[in-house]
Amino acid sequence: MLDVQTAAHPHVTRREDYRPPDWLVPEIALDFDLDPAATRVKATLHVIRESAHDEPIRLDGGGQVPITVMVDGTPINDWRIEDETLVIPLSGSAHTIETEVEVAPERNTQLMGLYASGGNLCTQCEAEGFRRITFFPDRPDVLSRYKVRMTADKARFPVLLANGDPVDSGTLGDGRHWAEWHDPFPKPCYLFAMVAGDLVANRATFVTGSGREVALGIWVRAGDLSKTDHALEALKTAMAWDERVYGREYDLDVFNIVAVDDFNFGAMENKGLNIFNSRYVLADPDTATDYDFDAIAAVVAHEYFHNWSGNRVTCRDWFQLSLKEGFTVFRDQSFSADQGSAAVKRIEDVRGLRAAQFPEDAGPLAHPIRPDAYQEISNFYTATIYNKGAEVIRMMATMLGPKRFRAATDLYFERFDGTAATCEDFVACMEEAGGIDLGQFRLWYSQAGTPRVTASIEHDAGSGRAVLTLSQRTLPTPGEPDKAPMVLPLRLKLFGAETAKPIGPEQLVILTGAEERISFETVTQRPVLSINRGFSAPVIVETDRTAADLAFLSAHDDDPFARYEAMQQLMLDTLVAGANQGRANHQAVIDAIVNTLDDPQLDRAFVAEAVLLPSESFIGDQMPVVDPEAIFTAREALRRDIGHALDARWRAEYDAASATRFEYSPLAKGLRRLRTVALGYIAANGGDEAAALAFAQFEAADNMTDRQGALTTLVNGASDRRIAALDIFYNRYSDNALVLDKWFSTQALSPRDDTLATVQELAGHRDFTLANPNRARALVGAFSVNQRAFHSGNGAGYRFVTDQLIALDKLNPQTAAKLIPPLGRWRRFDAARGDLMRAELERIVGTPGLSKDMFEQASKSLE
Ligand code: 0A1
Ligand code: ZN
Repeated sequence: MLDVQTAAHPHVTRREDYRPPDWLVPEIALDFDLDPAATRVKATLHVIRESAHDEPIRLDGGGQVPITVMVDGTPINDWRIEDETLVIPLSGSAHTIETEVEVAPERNTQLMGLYASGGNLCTQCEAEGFRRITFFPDRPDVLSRYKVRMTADKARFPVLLANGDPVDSGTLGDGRHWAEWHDPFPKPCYLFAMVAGDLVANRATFVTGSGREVALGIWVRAGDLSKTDHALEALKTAMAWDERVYGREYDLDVFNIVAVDDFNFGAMENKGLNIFNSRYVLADPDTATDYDFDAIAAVVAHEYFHNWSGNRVTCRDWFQLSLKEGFTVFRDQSFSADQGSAAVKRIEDVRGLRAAQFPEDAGPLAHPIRPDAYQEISNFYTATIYNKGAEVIRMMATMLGPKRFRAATDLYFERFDGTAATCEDFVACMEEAGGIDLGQFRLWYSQAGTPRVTASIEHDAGSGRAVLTLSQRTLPTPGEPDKAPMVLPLRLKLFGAETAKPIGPEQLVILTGAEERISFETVTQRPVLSINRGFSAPVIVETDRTAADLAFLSAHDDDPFARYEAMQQLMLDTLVAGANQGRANHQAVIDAIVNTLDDPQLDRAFVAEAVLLPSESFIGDQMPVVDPEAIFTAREALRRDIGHALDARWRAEYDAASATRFEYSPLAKGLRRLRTVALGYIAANGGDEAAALAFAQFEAADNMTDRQGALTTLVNGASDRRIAALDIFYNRYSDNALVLDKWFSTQALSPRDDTLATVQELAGHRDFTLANPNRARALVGAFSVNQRAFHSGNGAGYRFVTDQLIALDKLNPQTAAKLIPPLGRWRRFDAARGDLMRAELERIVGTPGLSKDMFEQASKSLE
């Protein structure tokens, strides 16, 4: 039967339906005759029947029609196409299948499969892009050895790269040339890659622990070569780190990274040939912020680490995506923590989790880290799979301790090397080498939602006994009305309210029941509870701690994360009170900030994080009904008071941080961060004179961190100097796409009253295009997370974003669908806003020709 997929009857893939493949493809040879308008792809597949069955072989396609199909060297006619799948009846147990197709990379706006970017040709195959290049069983449990031959015009495409090692190349008479690459490691087709382009490389050699030389290359346009040193250094550092920390060595003679400007995600871990969004490669102090530098190192490390956690051991099916992604994010987070301040890194990661994953887990698109069903797999590259997945690995690492965790990962890599594994395989290794029972812990893989932990402590001064009561509950999520108690590893410690010293050592309490009590003896003074230290479990903690307790912890806790957390909680309580009641007492927050600024033990990067107010959307997450205007007003009032009360302090911090010349070091980064935070507070309180200070910083800056920090301060403020600054910035960087993205996003994120009008105008700017995902995200994506502007009362913000997404869907469904979630939060807002948001989601669902990517996201958001 023809499996017709329509929006009303979406095809759903279910985890429980997994069956091993009927046919395997141990070998494949690909021959590309490259041309942007018409590329010919010949594929030769050696296929073998996997077991006793009569099934034909089914090769996934992406809408192409085969020009020829041959079996064992003979053209055949009894093939058929069923819903884009090429079905070929086969009689024996082993055959050779040859197909030829033609594809048009320059017309590929989805950026999946083989496409053109900036005049070069490149590929993106994860999750299901390979089928758009050639007919193949496009599933991660079919592993093949690849031989790739590419032929192309030599002047236009002088560089030809593919996975594995280069084996041969040559020139043809007609101005064309060819190259052949072989990859000795069997891999699933989602890891296939090739690049043809006019590129130059920043090269280096890395010698592995066992003495093998690896040729490294970062490939970019000639003009970008000077911006590749940082990525190359990060790569070498990551290679050494993975040997030291996980005992994992690189396995090929070549490791290449190619930067492309048009890319749907951050980067891709193709075997030996990573392809990167250029924003995660290119950096120099003049064009990239400290944040960009850090993100580049993290993404380079992430993709490199995938060589083991993803490539050598891959996923059996896409429901296991978190097996490679959660683990690899955990690995890249640990790597970054080792490069600078681990505390600041943890704060940043938790902030990211709370900004993206907690709302996802509380909304209509909530899913467990190992989902049960999907319509479009691209929609499951989510903060839940990646970031909550990393937290789940982290909890196991915490419970096992470093030694046993390493033994468990060694076991996992050894046992499953060269195979396509499952999340269950990973957990079983943790259990076996860790010597613990993870039976109940497995719920983290199957149950969605963020657990809420309530903690309260009762103290009897007479007997010296303190009893801590912990309870947990998880709210229902779509399709999961009843939740079971989870395993929650909570690092906790008590502090004496009088001595400000710890009462006993830190404990790792593993909460498994709905409610548990823990007793502490000989507690002679009132204890203050420090809980979920280091954010040991990805939960929401509710305590009855007073503002005084939080202020106390923000000054005395010896776990930097807990200290930050106490400060954040104090700020949140104050801001929620302000939003609810129209005013709040700001003094406790101001005092806590002074204490933090005064503490000589704290590094400046930590101080900058600690004194920063929670985002508007995180404040909204604490309220039963989000009131964007009230939140904005309360936050501005607190910002102004902090600026006013501590004006002299901020100026002193600002001046103290100003003396340094640019250097990319943890110390210098911390000073720059605090300087911009201080500038923000000075501006919150000041008028024209503060704007002049920001403008002076903008003009004098010798690096993008200071320049963009000043620009943001101006663009968020009332002074007309912002217009001059925006013009200068634009003219200076008009030929640099990545910096222009900042120019767009800085304006889209402004809390000013006129942001919607600005953004509407920018959508018509000559440099705006939906065809480039970075640019689309810089304007539309940034605007839709600007809580105040996006939710401005009359719904014009929703309409603008919806218009853009409908237009974008026609070009690039994956990137469009990723921008749906802000509209899907309609239940969190008042009825008037909720109705307006729902109406836009309905408009999306009703759009003729809508992609299944968008249909899944929008229709689920309406449920
Ligand atoms: N595996 C990559 C993420 C990625 C997924 C899909 C893509 O297709 C457009 C691209 C990249 C990673 O985790 O980095
Ligand atoms: Zn990844």
